[in-house]
Amino acid sequence: MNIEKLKDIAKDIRIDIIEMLSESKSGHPGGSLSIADILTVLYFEEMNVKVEEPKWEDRDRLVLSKGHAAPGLYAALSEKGYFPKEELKSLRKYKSRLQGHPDMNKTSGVDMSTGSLGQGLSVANGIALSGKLDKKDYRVYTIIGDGELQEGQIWEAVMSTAHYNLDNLVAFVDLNGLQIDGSNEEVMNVNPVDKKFEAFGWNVLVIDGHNLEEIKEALDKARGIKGKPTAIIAKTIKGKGVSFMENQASWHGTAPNQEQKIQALNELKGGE
Ligand SMILES: Cc1ncc(C[n+]2csc(CCOP(=O)(O)OP(=O)(O)O)c2C)c(N)n1
Ligand SMILES: [Mg+2]
Repeated sequence: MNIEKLKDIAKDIRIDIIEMLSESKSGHPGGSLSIADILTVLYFEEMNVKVEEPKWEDRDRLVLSKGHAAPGLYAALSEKGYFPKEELKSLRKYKSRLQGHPDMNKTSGVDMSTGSLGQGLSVANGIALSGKLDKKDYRVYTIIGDGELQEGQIWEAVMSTAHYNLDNLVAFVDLNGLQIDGSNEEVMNVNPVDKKFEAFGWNVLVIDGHNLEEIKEALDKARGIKGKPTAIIAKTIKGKGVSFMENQASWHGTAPNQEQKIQALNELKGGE
């Protein structure tokens, strides 16, 4: 798919995120917007999936470790065709399949239930290791938040991925510099993230997480690396695409009101 087409998809995902959150009146815009470009490349360029057979055994998998970015995932899945766009309006509503955090037993296309931070890489390791044992060619992707890196379990898992030579696994770190209530540096410094992954035996790539070509290239490079997992450290902007949300920790878990929704959509649709 050409880059212009991918850019349109990323824009649609961002628009859907804003519309969903203003409808639900709760949820996480900042961390959803920061991974819209990564999700776009994963679902529309990289991952080998079958929309008509969501549980296909040989599919590539995504474990959204930072499960609070569920609106981004739901927007990407509906754009891909797993369920109708209309359903996005049911985000966080009673009896909806689209709860605040992803549920693999309810929502078509969701490969792992997540939301409790720190666990996604461990699960992704398990899926990648069983792929190796079963001699399957599928690949496993995970997206981890930078604040999430403060969880101790992450580092046990980082050690395991390298120990088992899981070259069929790629971990994105969404390096947006912010967590729930401030900057990572203030709360608990996680830097230098690239050096830490390197020290644990990973192949490490540092990219601009909003540059679709760089995301694509990094994923291509990761495919060529044998014997080691790849970490793609994606430098991103929390709230990317909506000026008043960008780089503001206060937009971590706040939904836009009607007026803010209109302003956000105007900005996002500005390029049309
Ligand atoms: C175990 C656990 N503790 C706390 C939370 C509440 N929580 C949700 S998001 C978040 C901040 C995460 O920051 P980061 O990983 O940087 O996410 P992003 O910036 O991408 O939104 C916290 C503390 C949680 N979901 N799970
Ligand atoms: Mg963050």
